[in-house]
Amino acid sequence: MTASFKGKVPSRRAFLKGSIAASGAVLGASAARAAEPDPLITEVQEWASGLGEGVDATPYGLPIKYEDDVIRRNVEWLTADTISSINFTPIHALDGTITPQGCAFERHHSGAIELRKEDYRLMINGLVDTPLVFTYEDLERFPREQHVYFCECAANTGMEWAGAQLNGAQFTHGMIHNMEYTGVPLRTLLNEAGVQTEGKWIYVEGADASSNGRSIPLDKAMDDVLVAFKANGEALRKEHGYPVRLVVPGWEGNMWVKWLRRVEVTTQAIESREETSKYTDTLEDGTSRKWTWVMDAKSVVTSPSPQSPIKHGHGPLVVTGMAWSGRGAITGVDVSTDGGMTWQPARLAAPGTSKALTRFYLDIEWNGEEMFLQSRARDETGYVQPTKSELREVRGENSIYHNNCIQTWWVKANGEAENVEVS
Ligand SMILES: Nc1nc2c(c(=O)[nH]1)N[C@H]1C(S)=C(S)[C@@H](COP(=O)(O)O)O[C@H]1N2
Ligand SMILES: [Mo]
Repeated sequence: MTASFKGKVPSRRAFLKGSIAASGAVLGASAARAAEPDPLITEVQEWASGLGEGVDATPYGLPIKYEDDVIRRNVEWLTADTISSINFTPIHALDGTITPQGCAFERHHSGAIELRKEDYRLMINGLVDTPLVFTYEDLERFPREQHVYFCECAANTGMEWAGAQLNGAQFTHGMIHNMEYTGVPLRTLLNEAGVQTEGKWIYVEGADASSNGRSIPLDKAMDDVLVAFKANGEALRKEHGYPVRLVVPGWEGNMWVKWLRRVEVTTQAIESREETSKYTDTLEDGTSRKWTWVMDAKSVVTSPSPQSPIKHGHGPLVVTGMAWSGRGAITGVDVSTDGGMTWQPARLAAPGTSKALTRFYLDIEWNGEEMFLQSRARDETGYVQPTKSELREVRGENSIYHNNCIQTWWVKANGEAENVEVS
């Protein structure tokens, strides 16, 4: 594409016309290169001089080696070790909305355990008519549902409260993944056990040493919570809770208990470590907010961004990113190239669906001018993603969790981008 624009930069309209008459545009490009014979076209290449690999060379396929930098990464100084730690999804290099399990962020409190299906047990006890224990096979016999949902750690973007800190969308916004889950509604299992009228909460815990116990109001448990055993069509990976995890749509990742082993029906919240000393937000006035389960609407431009600089010349530029809301569907995303002074509506790749990622694009003409790129999401409740200063007015700077502010990338004339703060 770059070469065809050499010398003469076509207008956006000319480019679009060109791509509608697709073959014409392609011929035009090769004509521009024709002065120098291109050995990639004129010479027989190595890959055409022999045979490729047979089927079964890789019984379970991996990404091609040329994409081996599209991986989860951690930030070493964030945690003391990798056992109680977190890594980040390479969102700067992905497109679409589904996160492959192999590069979806991991958050463990006591490491990722290996639990065989045969050894799996799920107990429902507490305020129920009949305490029950399910095996994996038992779960497979209940009617299943399938939904796409995002899972975002409440600490996502948490390092950015005081100012721009981490240089890359992977690190500022990569504690998120979005998968298609198959599972049984928790409601079905609770109804099987028979919740007693005093039962108002559930307490859920995992089989790992940390147990990661969390309380969830019964209303939510009976609404859209899933006991999931497949993600993106295949078994959950070990690191995402194999063989069974809880999916708590729209609510903070910490509640999505992995290696789910027990659901206790209780009269009130247990107030466990994970919901008191952790996952609580200190406010501007020094008090703390209790129960901040829902992940508010948020978005980020994934490219261009610090790890995904503009490498092509001037002319057409695809700006893309993702948006999500724990309160429902994304209804619109605006993009600014001037740090929030003016906004243009982005194009949603598909209409937003509830509590799932939405991909957006803005196709612009870029002629080397500096940009302060921002995106701003809106959800079906009418809520609009706030600026950092709007958020700080209420929340101060002592928070870690629930930072859903507008992100800014400073894109320079050479196409490189940097995390900066425009609040
Ligand atoms: N049993 C158990 N469940 C857990 C955790 C854990 O350490 N143990 N971590 C929680 C946290 S804090 C998050 S953000 C999500 C992360 O899910 P993932 O590792 O699949 O990305 O799992 C949650 N569920
Ligand atoms: Mo988390």
